[in-house]
Amino acid sequence: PTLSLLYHLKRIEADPAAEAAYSPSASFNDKISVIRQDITGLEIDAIVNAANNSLLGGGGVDGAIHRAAGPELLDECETLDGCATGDAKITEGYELPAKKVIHAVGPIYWKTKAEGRHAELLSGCYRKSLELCVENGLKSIAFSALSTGVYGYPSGEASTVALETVRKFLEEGKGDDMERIVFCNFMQKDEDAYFKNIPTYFPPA
Ligand code: AR6
Repeated sequence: PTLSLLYHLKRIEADPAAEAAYSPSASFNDKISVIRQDITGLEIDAIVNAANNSLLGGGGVDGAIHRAAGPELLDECETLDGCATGDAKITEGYELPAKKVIHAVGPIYWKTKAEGRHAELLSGCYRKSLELCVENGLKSIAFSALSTGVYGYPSGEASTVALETVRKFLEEGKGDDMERIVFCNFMQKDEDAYFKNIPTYFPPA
């Protein structure tokens, strides 16, 4: 599976009930894709892993990425000294078709919601990942649905945080060199959440 399989916002109808919080922008919309597939198969500059503070692997998408990348990925992760929640670090992609892996540590929903920090921490993951792309000259990125698995972040809320963070990054002119930003879902519920919320943040132009 390559980028040719992506489908684009042009095919998404506006939801008349959704409030137009952001003005339509064809150039922003052209950068955004929503797909549903195994992220380890994507031929792209960077994929974003839903990692934990140790960066030493785990289950879910983290396990799938480490299996597909091969043992050298763990070797490099061992040199990184972990990662804070809401932050991200970059490695090579090794045996993956993706050039780089960005390891983002999303918040555990129930724990961080109690402190009112859940959205800010999740947003930090998306922003830092985009910044790493810009710093490293990477033009395409695919995000897994960070925190929506074992970390328990509800899909709808998580998708609005992701979409808003990406939209703001583009509004700030920081993503001008980015050519493609992909939301790569695995579960139907996560893809549904994106299709429901996209027209608010990326209305049809
Ligand atoms: N490709 C794309 N998305 C996937 C794949 C895949 N191959 N496999 C699962 N997902 P999770 P979290 C989706 O639980 O909630 C790990 O043990 C999945 O459907 O992987 O951030 C880490 O080491 C869900 O939507 O990550 C941490 O300890 C999304 O990936 C902890 O889990 C994220 O689900 C992180 O929890």
